[in-house]
Amino acid sequence: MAAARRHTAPIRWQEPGAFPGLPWGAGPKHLGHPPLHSLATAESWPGRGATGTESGAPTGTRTWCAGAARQRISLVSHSAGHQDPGTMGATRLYTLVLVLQPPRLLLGMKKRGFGAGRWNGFGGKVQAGETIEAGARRELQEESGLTVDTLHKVGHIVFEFVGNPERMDVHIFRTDCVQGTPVESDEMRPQWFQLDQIPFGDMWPDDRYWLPLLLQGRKFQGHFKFQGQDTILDYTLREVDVL
Ligand code: 6OG
Repeated sequence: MAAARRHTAPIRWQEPGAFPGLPWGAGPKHLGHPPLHSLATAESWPGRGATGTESGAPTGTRTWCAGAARQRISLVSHSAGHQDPGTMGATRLYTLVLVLQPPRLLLGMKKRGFGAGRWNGFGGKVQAGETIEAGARRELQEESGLTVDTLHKVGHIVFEFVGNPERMDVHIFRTDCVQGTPVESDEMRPQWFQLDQIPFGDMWPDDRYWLPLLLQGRKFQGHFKFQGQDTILDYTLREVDVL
């Protein structure tokens, strides 16, 4: 079990089970981690209440978008694409994309390399000459077979591993609107999970902290310091309005 020694509280705290309509309504005990927080206002993710639509294309690919999210697309701008990709000092840029179509979330079982054996979103290193957002689209396509129109930048977390001088600068995106059908790749085996059955026990330990924020439509910034790949020594996480 991960041990968190220090925590910069993300703002507001709430007792477990306060939001029965949300998938983690059972609270931290349900998730097996004491400091998991939920937020004090019961606003759900922005697509809440939207009517999902599915359309079949002649090729057999499918598009699913929440109606409200479609309207929102033109109002959202992204700032991620103007940073230098690649390494920045001892930091390397990564992407992570979560496909969220309430009441389900698409995760992939990492089959090899870093994080193998864990469920995660889709992502990887940003390549030279590529924007962060372009890297996110590419990795999603390579690892799941899905293409995406609009990505919402929702999180930025720096991961540090004791003994490794290179920190991982991970830019996290959410989308509800993808084209295609998830297919297994060499790296990932995609699977949909109901929001009340997210397999936190087989995911990176930090996911228990920030994924609930993403599911609620929140934006966040944080830093996690790991000892090995199972123990969180220290972390900060805060909600932000703009990334
Ligand atoms: P490749 O090595 O496959 O990129 N990643 C993390 N994701 C979560 N949820 N928690 C972490 O806690 C993570 N550290 C890295 C970033 C690695 C992929 O794994 C993500 C990339 O999407 C430590 O190219």
